[in-house]
Amino acid sequence: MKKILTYGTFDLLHIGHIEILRRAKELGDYLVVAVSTDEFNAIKGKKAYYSYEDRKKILEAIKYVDLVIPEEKWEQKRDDVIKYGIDTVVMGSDWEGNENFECLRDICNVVYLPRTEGISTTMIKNDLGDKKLK
Ligand code: C2G
Repeated sequence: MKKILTYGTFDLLHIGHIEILRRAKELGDYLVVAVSTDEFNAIKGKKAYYSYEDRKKILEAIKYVDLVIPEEKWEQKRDDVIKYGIDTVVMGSDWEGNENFECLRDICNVVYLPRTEGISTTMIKNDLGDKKLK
């Protein structure tokens, strides 16, 4: 069984998230998603609209996803790869070359997939907050 792992906040779920999860699953048989806790998001300088618990439940409802685990710190990735027997870590291209992932290449494959253009959680928040849309 080929196991895939990906990380993210996955707030205000949108097609870009679905597309990375769909393509990540295509690379194997079992997809583990490590979703950032609210505390880790604070470290990343992000504040999600949905709580960790809600983002976890939403991800668990997606047919491509087999297991959702918490992402609590940058340093857990190596342990995650070993603990879950991961073959490939997949991230969107905005993470290409990032040391948090490049450092895993001695124990698993690391694949960056093109981001889905024209959508992001930040864009959604900005557009919904834009008075002109009301
Ligand atoms: N993504 C994408 N296309 C978009 C938006 C996001 O492919 N239009 C991908 C990102 O590249 C990432 C995943 O969807 O691989 C989740 O994106 P975010 O929820 O924004 O996650 P991020 O804040 O990048 O957190 O340790 C890694 C971090 O937890 C990643």
